[in-house]
Amino acid sequence: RNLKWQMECRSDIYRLNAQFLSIYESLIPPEEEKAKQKQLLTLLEKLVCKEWPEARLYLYGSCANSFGVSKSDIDVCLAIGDADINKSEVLLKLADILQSDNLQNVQALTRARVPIVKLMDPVTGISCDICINNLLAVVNTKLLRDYAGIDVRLRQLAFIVKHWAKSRGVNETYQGTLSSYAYVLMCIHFLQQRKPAILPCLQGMRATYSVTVDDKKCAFFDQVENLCDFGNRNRETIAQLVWGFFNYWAYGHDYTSSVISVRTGSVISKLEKDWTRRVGNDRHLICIEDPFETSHDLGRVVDKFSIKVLREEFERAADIMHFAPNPCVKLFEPY
Ligand code: 3AT
Ligand code: MG
Repeated sequence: RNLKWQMECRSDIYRLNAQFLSIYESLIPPEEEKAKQKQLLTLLEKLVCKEWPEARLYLYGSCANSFGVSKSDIDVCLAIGDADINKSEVLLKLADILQSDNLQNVQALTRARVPIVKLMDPVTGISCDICINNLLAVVNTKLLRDYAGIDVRLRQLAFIVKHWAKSRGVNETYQGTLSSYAYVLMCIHFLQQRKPAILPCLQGMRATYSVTVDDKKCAFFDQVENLCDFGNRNRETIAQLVWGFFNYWAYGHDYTSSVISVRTGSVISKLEKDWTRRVGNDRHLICIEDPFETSHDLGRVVDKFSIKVLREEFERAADIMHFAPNPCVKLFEPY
């Protein structure tokens, strides 16, 4: 089917590919952005260490998982060894410290699902969220970054998909659509499923990295520099993969009974997870298993209205990839 598409439906495949690659390249953050992030992190470390000498700061999320586009905010985790601390107290104290060092818009959100302090650094112009002891996010950030080191097509695909999701308004968890983290997992899973596979299943291989966080063992193969020819047998290009990705989520995925699982590198059944009915607010209308918190469905934010929006957007994108004369423009048109 892929070949047919390439040969018959889209004689402009080479042009299309070049266009997707240039969109990808335009989204990559320039080196000086990385330097500014480092500069801000160093300042924060200095301030935090005065109050909590044992504490450490970690970058997580898109500024550290290699799926960050230009001008993203940065996510920082303050790791304080002591598990019994009162997070609200620490956040309020932290907000105090930051405020008195001329950082701007400092705000402690102690009641959020993940409590954070927000701030803006006037020197670098970077906005930043700091959370406390959220080490699972630091570990899942490493997993994503390691996957990105195996085959460049993952980063290309995920940048295009994230850019599409933001343009089309379907990257808003508070409106019932999916987080960037969920989209990246969907991309990893999709590339694990290609035949031949473009990505392996790192959690299914001999563990070379292993940590226990909140009683959960997180273990996977992380010597990815040894895997850089893994995907070579598959010659699919970015345009084909973008098409395949949207086609899968529009017409291939079984929303009634399937769960996608990066942890196992396969599709598993809702029955096996006991995700067949609504429990509380979790409706399981599109199921994406978190690789470490396996009882956690990243699709749980999706409700009966937003699932319609999402599926219509996947279909729109697949149809554009198939028929539109200029997919690289049409795909990203604001909604
Ligand atoms: P943006 O570029 O900011 O859109 P991001 O990769 O920073 O993308 P998010 O802002 O969605 O992604 O999330 C920041 C990080 O927090 C990513 C991941 O390490 C962690 N995270 C987000 N949502 C979840 C979740 N539901 N479960 C576990 N970890 C999560
Ligand atoms: Mg972020």
